[in-house]
Amino acid sequence: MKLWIVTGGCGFIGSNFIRYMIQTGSVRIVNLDKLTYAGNLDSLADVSKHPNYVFIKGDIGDRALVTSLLKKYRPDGIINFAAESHVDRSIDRPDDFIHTNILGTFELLEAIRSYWSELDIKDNFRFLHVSTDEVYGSLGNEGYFTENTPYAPNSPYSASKAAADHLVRAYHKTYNLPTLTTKCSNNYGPFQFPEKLIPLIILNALDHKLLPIYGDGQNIRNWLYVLEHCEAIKIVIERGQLGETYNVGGKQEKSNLEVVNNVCELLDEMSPRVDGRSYRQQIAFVKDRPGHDRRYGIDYSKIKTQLGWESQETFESGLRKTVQWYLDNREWCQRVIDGSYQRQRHGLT
Ligand code: NAD
Ligand code: TDX
Repeated sequence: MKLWIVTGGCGFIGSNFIRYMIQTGSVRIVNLDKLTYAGNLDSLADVSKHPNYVFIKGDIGDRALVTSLLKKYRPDGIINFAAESHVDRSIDRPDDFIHTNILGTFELLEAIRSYWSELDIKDNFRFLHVSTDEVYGSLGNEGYFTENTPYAPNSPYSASKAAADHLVRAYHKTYNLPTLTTKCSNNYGPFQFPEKLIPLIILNALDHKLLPIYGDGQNIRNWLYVLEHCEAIKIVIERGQLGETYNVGGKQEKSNLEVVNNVCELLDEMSPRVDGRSYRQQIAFVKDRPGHDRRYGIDYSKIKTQLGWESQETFESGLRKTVQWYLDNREWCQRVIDGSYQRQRHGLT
């Protein structure tokens, strides 16, 4: 059976990916996660005792630790999800983004470079770096990001991801490291931290709080249900061509106002307010995000034609499943809201 090291596996996408892969029964997973505020052991409670799963608390920027894990587990692949991921936090305080997304990726690459150079049989090892369409910057009303679109990051977050992408590319070109990069659009689904738009709106609505929409609400994002991103990552690490980048995205572009209205409509149906009024009345237009990218639109024809992956989920069905998940998992939400999910990392619960 193959063994993969997954970094950042206690976050939103990483935890969904680990559950998805463990369920296939085809791979053993070692999850290396620093447990920042975004890392939540609750999100993997159901797989934590699985014989094919190991958790290691640690930093991708700790070269000695990563080297020791590589020597111990001799992985067939590494998937790097670990990152600081929230644009607003990067605007308030970019430091951690530079540290983890740039320096952390560099240390990880250096550890992998030494491991790989000493492997007798090199053909079976692959490193997949998970990146974002935000590195391409912002679009107007027309056009789409392709893999050849020039980099034009606009936030400290996207600039730090762009820097990491360049390092990964350089390690392939210079050292022939067997790398792959995916650039995905906005994910949504279960276990997303409620600082991101969709879970924030769901939980604020249920808590009778305002639903903040930045600027005029006409910024557009391309939305992909998280399990489809997981599926794409599995296909790329297994069958992608080394040194290549693959855009990954959904079929639906939505303005933020449309997204918030859609969430309100679903909640009105699935968990109506006691006064019978729509959750829409909680919407509040607030100050815009500085440097707010206007539109992301993704051309994913390369992964479709070369690897046969394409999104199947509609935004309507994916959003319904997501709202249902947050309604059904109030304890997970409550432990995030009151901070008790963080007690586990200190061994307190
Ligand atoms: P997240 O913030 O939910 O999770 C990040 C995880 O990484 C957390 O578990 C955190 O503890 C861990 N981590 C942070 N710094 C670390 C370090 N130095 N060492 C080890 N672990 C560390 O993020 P996410 O939304 O799951 O995103 C995962 C990856 O996918 C990121 O690289 C992000 O840039 C990328 N991405 C996200 C989206 C999206 O919509 N969420 C879209 C495209 C790409
Ligand atoms: O309260 C809010 N109100 C609002 O209008 C929040 C949190 C967001 N927004 C807007 C800003 C964006 O236009 O909604 C849109 C989505 O915002 P986020 O959920 O913060 O996502 P975004 O900035 O688009 O970035 C996300 O997708 C790409 C992830 O956080 C990144 O990690 C990923 O790379």
